[in-house]
Amino acid sequence: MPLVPRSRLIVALDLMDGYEALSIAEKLGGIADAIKVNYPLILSAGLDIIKDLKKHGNVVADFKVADIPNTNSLICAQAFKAGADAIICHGFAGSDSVKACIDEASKYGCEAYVVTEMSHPGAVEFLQPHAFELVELARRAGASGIIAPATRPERLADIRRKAGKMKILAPGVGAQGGEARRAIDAGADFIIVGRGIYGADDPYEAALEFIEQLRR
Ligand code: FNU
Repeated sequence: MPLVPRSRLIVALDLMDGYEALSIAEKLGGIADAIKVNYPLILSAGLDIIKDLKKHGNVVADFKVADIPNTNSLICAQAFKAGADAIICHGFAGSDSVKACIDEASKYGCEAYVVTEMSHPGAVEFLQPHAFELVELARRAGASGIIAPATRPERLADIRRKAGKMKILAPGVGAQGGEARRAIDAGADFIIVGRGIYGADDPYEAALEFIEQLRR
């Protein structure tokens, strides 16, 4: 199912224990718009965890796919067959590689999101100088959306202006220093929070607190 902004929160479950991930997803009880899975969880719990997580809502497969088009199609097919609703791919591999992800996503009625500027400090070295080009590449290829940094709201706002109707998912809120409200005000449609929720004593309360901040 396509991502629809309701709570505007996507929870990243970067845990190394499938049971813990499922228990948190269950506690969240669908208050987030999606659960995001990444390599730490998939490599430790296996791809089948996606099917179990799906019982609690949409699942975004953050595999940052960045290979030749044929390999990208094969990777995306695995993620969508496992039940993922959306895939995250890199843009720097080029428009043909991105298109392969988008084409595979549309076969399954799913979505592809393209990384533009990442949220960590090292993103200023190579990605930031090309971020606007990556936004344009994603737009032309027909991506559902892009990833842009909650850690740099001013950059997020610039990226928003170039993104047209594409949805923006903004990671970096909480542990990386980004603020939920500022990211939404800068133009993000969703914030992505990992450690700030799964690392909290009460992940449900922490998630509610982020959602409250977005409503204010
Ligand atoms: P937390 N993530 C990110 N920055 O943090 N996919 C990006 O630019 C990006 C991402 C992911 O820091 C990261 O891999 F493109 O604990 C992790 O899964 O809140 C999550 O977003 C952030 O986790």
